[in-house]
Amino acid sequence: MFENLTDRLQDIFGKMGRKGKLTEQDVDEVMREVKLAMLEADVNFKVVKDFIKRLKERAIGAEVLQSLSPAQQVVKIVNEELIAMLGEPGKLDYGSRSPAVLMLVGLQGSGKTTTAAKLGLYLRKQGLHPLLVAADVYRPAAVDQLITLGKNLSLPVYHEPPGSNPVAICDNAVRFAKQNGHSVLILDTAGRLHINDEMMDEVAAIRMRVDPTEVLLIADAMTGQDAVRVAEEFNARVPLSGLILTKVDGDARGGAALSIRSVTGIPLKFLSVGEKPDQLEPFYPDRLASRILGMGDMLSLIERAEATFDQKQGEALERKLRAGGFDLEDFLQQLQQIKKMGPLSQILEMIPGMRNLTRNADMAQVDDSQIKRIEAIISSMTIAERRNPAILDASRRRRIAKGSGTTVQEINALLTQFKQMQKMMKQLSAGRMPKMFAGLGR
Ligand SMILES: Nc1nc2c(ncn2[C@@H]2O[C@H](COP(=O)(O)OP(=O)(O)OP(=O)(O)O)[C@@H](O)[C@H]2O)c(=O)[nH]1
Ligand SMILES: [Mg+2]
Repeated sequence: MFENLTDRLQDIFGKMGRKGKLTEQDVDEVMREVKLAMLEADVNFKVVKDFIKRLKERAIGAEVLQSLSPAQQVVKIVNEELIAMLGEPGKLDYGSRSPAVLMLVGLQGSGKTTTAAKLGLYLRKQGLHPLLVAADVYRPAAVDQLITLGKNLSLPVYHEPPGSNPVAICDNAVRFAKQNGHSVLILDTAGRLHINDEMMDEVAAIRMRVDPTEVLLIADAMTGQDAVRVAEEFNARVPLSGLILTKVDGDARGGAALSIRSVTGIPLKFLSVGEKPDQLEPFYPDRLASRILGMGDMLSLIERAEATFDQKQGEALERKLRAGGFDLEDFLQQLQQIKKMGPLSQILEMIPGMRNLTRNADMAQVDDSQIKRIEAIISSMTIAERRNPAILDASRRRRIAKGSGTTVQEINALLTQFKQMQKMMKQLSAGRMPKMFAGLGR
């Protein structure tokens, strides 16, 4: 859903990153492009306006422009403001009463019934004993749908014969839950095509009777800004405690997900990202923000790299890379720095696109024990050999294998990898080398 926006933002930030120092005009230009990208992603225009205003205030500060890595600072600010815009992490309120009652409301087809089942599964994994309640009595198929979902997931479903009154069903379900040790109820209510008095009256009546701890609007993200409008209208008539956005896996532009919290003030609690029962994710603004910015855990990686790497050493390396003079000696130094950052697999995971790069460079299997072996190999070389691997003939390779407790094959493999790496780095350093990549010494 956020792919287009992510691509756009990555383009914008990529361009900015290649500039090095930024002027106020540069930042202005970047903000203009971010604004367009957000609008194109269908984010509410007022939300975009406020967002850009806050970004500008922060990004044009001297602190950013004069910092060593202004582009990264700008990305960091965008990330922080995006998180602020998305609101707080979604937490369910179970209240102090048992059973807690979660009431799901929403328009027809928004995903209430499937979400009820997903939520039941989620809550059971949290160690709770949920009871699903079939309060949509208008279509017999609606009750059957919930029963079937419940059966498949071994979740108990409370239901009554066709024609029962939904308010009474919910009331009876609470009593049933108390008697049977269910700690939480999930009410699947009936949807309507449009918001109308009939639906609102029913929702209000159930709410009055069972006093739910949460009234959650299930909103279809595929409907774009309509979802935002529906949330506003619902909330005006029955106060909502939270939102669950469904069909976030669809190809809508994502603007609803981004603006709904800012426009309505109602917190997002879960995102439903598919039809399968386990495709319900608690809402974490920081995770969504970094997904949108397409940076994996880029920021924490930048922080870690900054904490570990010696700035001067990094700059010296960058110069070397650009001059094409990166040798095995530098490689060894970089490996030692990388080791300080933590397990290699973890570091690679955090770099978006890194897995592809490493695959291309045939180093997918580099793990920590291999780092140790590579270290041993390079340590067994003379300085001259490290500076100029071309002089490593067969007899030198045999000597090094013996010295490092490895094999000639391993040394051959390392040298091949190193050559590929050099080639890759030349390509990378043709553009401006981001500082952190210089530090990583790929
Ligand atoms: N791709 C995708 N499909 C979903 C998601 N959530 C629900 N659906 C599908 O949307 C359709 C409607 O879901 P329901 O749960 O029946 O919706 P409802 O709100 O209960 O509908 P009514 O009871 O008719 O008001 C079903 O085909 C679901 O499988 C989701 O997150 N992703
Ligand atoms: Mg339903």
